[in-house]
Amino acid sequence: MKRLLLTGAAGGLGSAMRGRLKGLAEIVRVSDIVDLGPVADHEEAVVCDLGDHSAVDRLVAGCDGIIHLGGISVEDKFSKIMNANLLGLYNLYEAARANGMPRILFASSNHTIGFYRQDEYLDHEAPLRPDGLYGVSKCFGEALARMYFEKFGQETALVRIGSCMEKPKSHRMLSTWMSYDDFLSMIECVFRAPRLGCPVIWGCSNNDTRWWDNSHVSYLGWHPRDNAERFRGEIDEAMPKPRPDDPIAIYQGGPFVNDPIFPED
Ligand code: NAI
Ligand code: 15L
Repeated sequence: MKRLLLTGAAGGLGSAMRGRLKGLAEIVRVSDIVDLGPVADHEEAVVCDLGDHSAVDRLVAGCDGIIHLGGISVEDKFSKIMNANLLGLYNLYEAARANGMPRILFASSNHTIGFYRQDEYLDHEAPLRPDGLYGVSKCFGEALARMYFEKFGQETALVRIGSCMEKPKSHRMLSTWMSYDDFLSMIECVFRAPRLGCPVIWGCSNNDTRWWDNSHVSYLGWHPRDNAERFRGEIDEAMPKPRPDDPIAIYQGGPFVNDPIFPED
């Protein structure tokens, strides 16, 4: 690729992945609503609110691929979710349609299905069961992407990320964790595949206790190599195991199932 766009580049995952994308494109256009810090030689930085239609159009122009991490990433007031995750998604897809339909990797979330139980093993056809307004916004994003694929042929990887961070932080994350290395190898597969389509991809490493089946995307050749199991001892030492009747231990969405609907001011 000549130019790859990374939204949400100032966030937790964006900051971790930013430097690792160097080999994927000549230029990585990093964007966020907040300051992007020091800009490397292979980068160009654009501060942009995803809710601003014409700014997003300018942001996408000239890009051959998009990794869309930007947005509200936890439960929040609906007005905040609406701007970044609903209007922002619409703006991004309209900009892509107007600018040659670059392939998109959309950071969806396990919170689209958070109300499944942890003893259930899901494939990509499991009906959505979001665990909050944040999860609902990711369901919207997946549906929007699907519509742009059916109507216009816009390709998107709908990556239902589990917990992508340096290492798992709870017993639940021994199932949901995805390492940065595995995310990077997924990104490479998504952008190198001759044909992508619009598949759901479960974003977790090769964890012994994972809950999700990715066999429908074997054509992408993604083989996650890490396994959260090596952190089990560390987690057992750091915290007590949640009680089996605690919703955190029952539902795949973990603590998100307990979040309230946050009131507007
Ligand atoms: P984060 O909250 O650290 O980063 C999100 C970034 O989006 C922030 O830098 C924020 O400033 C930016 N942003 C928010 N509103 C914006 C707006 N209106 N316009 C432009 N930028 C805006 O979240 P994190 O952990 O880095 O996650 C990245 C993406 O991956 C999010 O979309 C999140 O929903 C998704 N995800 C992450 C998971 C994880 O384990 N890190 C798990 C599942 C999904
Ligand atoms: C998410 O969707 C969140 O963005 C992230 O902060 C994590 O909490 C993750 O899910 C998770 O479920 O662990």
